[in-house]
Amino acid sequence: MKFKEKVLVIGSSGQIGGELVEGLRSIYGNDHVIASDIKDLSKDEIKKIAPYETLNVLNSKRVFEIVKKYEITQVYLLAALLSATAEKNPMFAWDLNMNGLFNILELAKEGHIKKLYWPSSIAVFGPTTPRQNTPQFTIMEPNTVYGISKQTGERWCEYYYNKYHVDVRSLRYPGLIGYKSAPGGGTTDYAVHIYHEAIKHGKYECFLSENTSLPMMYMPDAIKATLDLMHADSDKIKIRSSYNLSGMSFSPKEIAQEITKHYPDFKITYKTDNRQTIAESWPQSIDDSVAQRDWGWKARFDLQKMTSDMIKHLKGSI
Ligand code: AKB
Repeated sequence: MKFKEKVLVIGSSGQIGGELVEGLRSIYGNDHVIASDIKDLSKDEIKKIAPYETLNVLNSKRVFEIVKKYEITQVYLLAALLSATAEKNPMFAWDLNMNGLFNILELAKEGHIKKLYWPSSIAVFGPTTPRQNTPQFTIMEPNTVYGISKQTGERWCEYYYNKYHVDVRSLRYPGLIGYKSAPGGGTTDYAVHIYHEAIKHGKYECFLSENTSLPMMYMPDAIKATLDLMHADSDKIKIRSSYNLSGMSFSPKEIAQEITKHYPDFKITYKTDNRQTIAESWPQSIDDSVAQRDWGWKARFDLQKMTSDMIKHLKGSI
């Protein structure tokens, strides 16, 4: 049954995209998972990731052509501008994050695809949200462009499910940390850069202050959560806006202390910028008991386990 599926990943060159394509191909087979991104890749790069299509999600005609060409049944829509980049270009962020989603929701509504995954984020919460153990249902007054677009997107996903029975599923990702690809334009990016800098230079200047605690997740957990959610029986998915998802929470000081266990001479310094304000508007920890109850979610990595694994993989390669 699963092998009849044809999957399109839009935004495959991003932080999650590459790993998700890998995970999906191990389930459905290489030729059943089409990678796509706005990036024009070189011939060699395409060879490595083929089948690959250059695709701008805002070009609805081309999206439709690709869906028909490969007889796509499921779309994972990852193309978006993240929190820090979105603040620099609010109108484009709104256009990409909203109209990209509408293009795929409409395809699903018209019956051209059967299922859609669209990531939301902890950015849907804002300064008036309870910051500790933030519940699934709570005050949501995001004050970043990215957060506003994600919260609006959640409302539209739920609307398309209720009104048109579109099988759309979503997770509110915390900051994601992985060794295979670089993050791009987020507030939580420091938690990836810090490992690279610790290994290369033994020091790191952090753009968040030392006690700024944020929800985070190791990439293998994020990929597993995404695939588990998409493979759960439809009647188990009670939330069609987006599920809270929790891995771990830590501050720059705490991750630095963990790195020091591997590199005793590692030094962290702090020079905050506008990303500090964004971080202060977000929760510090997330209650994901609804995801646990509905489709059996449980994270496997904590800060200690993630740090050992990150360093093990990065050590030889940078
Ligand atoms: C960001 O920092 O913008 C993202 C996110 C939490 O959604 N990593």
